Amino acid sequence: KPPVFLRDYCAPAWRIREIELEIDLDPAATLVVSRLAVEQDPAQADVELVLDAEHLELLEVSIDARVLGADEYRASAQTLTIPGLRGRSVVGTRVRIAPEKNTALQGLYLSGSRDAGFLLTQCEAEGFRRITPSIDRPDVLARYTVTLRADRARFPLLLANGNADGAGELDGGRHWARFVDPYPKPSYLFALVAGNLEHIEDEFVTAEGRRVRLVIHAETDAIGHCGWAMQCLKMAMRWDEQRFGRCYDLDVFHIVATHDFTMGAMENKGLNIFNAKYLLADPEHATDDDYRHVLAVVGHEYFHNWSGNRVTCRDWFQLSLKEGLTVYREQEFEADLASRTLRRIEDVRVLWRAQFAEDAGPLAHPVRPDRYSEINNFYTATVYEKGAEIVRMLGVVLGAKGFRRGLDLYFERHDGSAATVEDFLAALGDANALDLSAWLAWYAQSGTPDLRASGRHDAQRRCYELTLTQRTPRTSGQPRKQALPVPVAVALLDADGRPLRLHLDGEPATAAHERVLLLTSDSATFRFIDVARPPVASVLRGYSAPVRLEQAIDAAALAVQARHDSDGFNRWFATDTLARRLFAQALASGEPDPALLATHVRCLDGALRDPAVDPALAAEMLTLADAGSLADGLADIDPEAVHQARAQVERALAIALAEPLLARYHELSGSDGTAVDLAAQARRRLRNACLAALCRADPRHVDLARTQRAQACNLTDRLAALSVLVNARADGVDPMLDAFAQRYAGDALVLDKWFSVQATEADPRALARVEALTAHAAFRWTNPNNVYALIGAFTLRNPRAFHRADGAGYRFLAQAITRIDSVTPQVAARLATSFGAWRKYEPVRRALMRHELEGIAARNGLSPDLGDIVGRTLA
Ligand code: DPP
Ligand code: ZN
Repeated sequence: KPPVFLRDYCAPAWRIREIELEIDLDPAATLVVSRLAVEQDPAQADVELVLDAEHLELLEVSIDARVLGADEYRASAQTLTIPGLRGRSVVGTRVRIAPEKNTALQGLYLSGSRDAGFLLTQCEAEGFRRITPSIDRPDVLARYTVTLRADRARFPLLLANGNADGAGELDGGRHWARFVDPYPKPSYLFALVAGNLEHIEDEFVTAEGRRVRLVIHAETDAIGHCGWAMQCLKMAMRWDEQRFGRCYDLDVFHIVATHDFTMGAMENKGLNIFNAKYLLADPEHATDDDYRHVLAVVGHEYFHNWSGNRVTCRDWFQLSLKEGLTVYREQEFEADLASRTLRRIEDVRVLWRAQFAEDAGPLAHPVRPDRYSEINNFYTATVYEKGAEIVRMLGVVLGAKGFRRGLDLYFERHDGSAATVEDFLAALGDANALDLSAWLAWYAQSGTPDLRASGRHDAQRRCYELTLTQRTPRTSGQPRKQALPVPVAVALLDADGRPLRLHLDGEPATAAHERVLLLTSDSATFRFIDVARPPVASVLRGYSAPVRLEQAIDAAALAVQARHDSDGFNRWFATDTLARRLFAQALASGEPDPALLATHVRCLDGALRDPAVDPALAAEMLTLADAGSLADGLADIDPEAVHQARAQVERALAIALAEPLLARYHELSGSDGTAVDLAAQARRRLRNACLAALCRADPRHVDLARTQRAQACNLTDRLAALSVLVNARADGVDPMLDAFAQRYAGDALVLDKWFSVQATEADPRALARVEALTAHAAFRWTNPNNVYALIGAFTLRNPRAFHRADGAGYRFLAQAITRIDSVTPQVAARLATSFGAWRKYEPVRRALMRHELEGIAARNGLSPDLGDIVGRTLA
């Protein structure tokens, strides 16, 4: 596919005011009749009407009800062109599609079996053109009226976006249902569902007094696991009213669960479609993490109703306008309802592991890319996570009230239309009488800035000077970089960790103990006065900017933060920094420095013994960064050496902490059962972190895992124990794995976790297991969840085995990608990003990865999705 450039954007020459669809559903042959009320932009009177149309069997084209002859239109593999049309008309088409053959899972497809499965759609980004010819771009917004017809016995449930507008019987056992969506929407938000599903129902009354029917639909075996999602939906609706003043706007809100989905979930207007993985939860079948993910994703898709649907994107370059903002809203939702510190730590871990890596490799791109050839490949950590970080920074700079004012203005100004990043910044700025245009650079510039922070205390003058310096390294395609606005939240702590009052030179004194310094140039020095003794600088609190922080700070000062910092995130950040220093020493000299180790042990010991520390935070402090994140910034990576150094630090810490770990493990045992409240989740998290550490310190502790596995009464504990046993290669682990698979036979989501546990065993022999599991009855190459759980977990979360020195991991991945590409190109393309960092590895592995990439590139019939990733990775 040729690239599309942001700079070439043109407003649409034709718009569609109304779309009427009549769809006769059948898995083998579905007929789609459409009537598009099109209208030409008078200023572009010479531009032909070109409709997007792919994978369609075109049966008929008409204009204002007159059927056209074959010479009156042109059809290609991608488009349907109607020359000579002017002004306003109603363009009609009739096409046939075959949902049951649609394994790409874009457009209309079948979930589940041919005889019993249900039909559903996925249109973002460009799937609508696989259903009917249309102008399939987000700045063309139309009102939809949709009539569905299908066999009643096979498809009793018929759903499309919007409010129901009639239903009835037809001859031959068929029935129909009509839906009207009063809100103009872009085609990517279109959805329909038809099948035999069960549902649960509830009601929500909005702050504006609208009674909204809430319905969650799922297959029979899953409907009993939808209760938590319903609670989450109601919490999300209330939260968006209270925090951002946003109310729901239709009389009904549907959510449908499917096991066959390439994404996490999709925010179609009034008809969200969810990957079952992010919707179903009950104590026997879901882990604590699943519960939180359901909360977050239900929130995310619901919040899109405003940030995405009511105000959408002008073009796909602006994707982060809705995704970055909605991820931010989702993060704040979970932070307000669950644990702010835990969510922040998890987000930062993901940012470091996925986004920093992306930004440092050949697939680096700005949050607002300036070109793409396949938009599906831009649903990335950069667009989502870094995009959310930019919104967060704006929130930090504007303050909660200012940010809310800005967002209100944004929604008010752009309601019902398609906006840009410039519009967003203008609204936030105008509402606060600020010029925020400098922030555009965050959207336009790729790469992770390095931020250096160094402090100097002057005892005589009783002042402390903090110097902040930024530099963004060059990235693929962007050699020159500019300084960005970087908000740095700072506190100064005394030796006991108490925050000092901050008095910035030249400003009036305040009572504040924390403030945000805004670095807008390459370097700046901030002078605090009335500082009697050298303070400990707690910098970048809450991780106030997505930068690599390099801090001139000694271990003693980090220990003060780790033990006392009032900012939970920075407390963890300090322990993470200490652990990274230990890792670097182990990697360089084969051994961590004993004094530094002792310091870190004291910090962790304190966190373990202190009942005032949230157990979830203590668990995070005990959990070392993964190997990929630890290798960030290294060149010529030897993954085996990284693994060994990491394992050495883990082991040394676990041995030194054996006593408090064991004490805490026992103290936390047994009490929580199937409770899923936050406190119970936090205790389980710490207990399982203790278990994993203990088993690393001493193989005798594996018996604890055996007991826990046998006695567990929730999936979190059962799975944690199993994972420890697999990683320890404990005697009898194979029968235990079998027993687990038997217990959960038929539960695809739990079996996916069972695949992942085996795929992530940090041992080169894991590859053989993974290869064997591809033949397991519960594994289907056509199912994205299966592929990500087994193959994705192996390549992304098992660097030691994936990067085996013999290249067998690479060969396996290349074969898997080729196989999947002919079925679900998007999934193949995503898997291929596992090769993204190939240039960072030592020469032998580098050559092996390159060989596999070139092998894939040389194949005939590569999908555009995969071709794009492989091409850019090798470039
Ligand atoms: N469904 C994806 C999301 O919500 C893309 N919009 O992020
Ligand atoms: Zn989203």
